[in-house]
Amino acid sequence: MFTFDSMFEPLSHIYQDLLDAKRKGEKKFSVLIDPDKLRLGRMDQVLDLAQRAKVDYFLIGGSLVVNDMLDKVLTDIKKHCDIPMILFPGNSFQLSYKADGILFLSLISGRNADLLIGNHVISAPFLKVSPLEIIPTGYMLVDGGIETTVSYMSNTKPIPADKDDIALCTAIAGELLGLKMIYMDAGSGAHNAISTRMINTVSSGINIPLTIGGGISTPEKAVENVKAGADNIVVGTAIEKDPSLIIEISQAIHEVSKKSKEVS
Ligand code: 1GP
Repeated sequence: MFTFDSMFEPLSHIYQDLLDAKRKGEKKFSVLIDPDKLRLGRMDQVLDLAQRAKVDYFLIGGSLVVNDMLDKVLTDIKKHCDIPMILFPGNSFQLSYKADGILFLSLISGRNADLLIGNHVISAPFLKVSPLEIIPTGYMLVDGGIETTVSYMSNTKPIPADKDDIALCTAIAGELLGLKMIYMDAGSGAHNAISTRMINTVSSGINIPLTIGGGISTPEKAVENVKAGADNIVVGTAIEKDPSLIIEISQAIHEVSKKSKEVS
């Protein structure tokens, strides 16, 4: 019989950091890098800005990433800065030991068995012996006004944008199943970001960290979302178009953390 003894203790403490931040009312900002979409000429600029802006995490992934680009992007980031790199895999091939952690995603808004458990079985032997910090995450797609790549690729329907009760019950179910974080996503390039009402409803019903992404393109929207209860904001498309937004959005999110500290 095969044995899969874990060889490494994960070096990073990303999840503990998220929990500590949640307890203190500090908000986190993650920049999504899709290795296929980011023009490599822009990579250095994005990394410089992210470092200056004290971005908390890089999420690395996309729905259609090819592996050699993934390793190259991770190596480039590591050379440049020490912002933790978290894999956000679109499928079970997007795995690399070069990252610090991985969102072990279960697509709990959908009813596609492969994305609830099937792909996890395939990647389990790799992850069990990997040095990656594994963050079991309930991933919930919410309708963002257009069919997104992830909705098409996953063959699942997103939660309707106005069905806050479905979102809430799905998130609670994820928490009760033992998932450690909820990631509500309107999908990359969504026309409509998730409503603050839905964020507020979901964040009030769970105790685990809540990550929000999809269609966020301004500092104002990011601030609305963290004030509504998001613990971690993910931005990708807007930054690919205009990397200077990294500074503005990061400052705005971290400012909310400072203010909530002053109040407490
Ligand atoms: C997508 O939540 C992320 O999975 C980020 O979305 O690219 O629209 O910022 P955007």
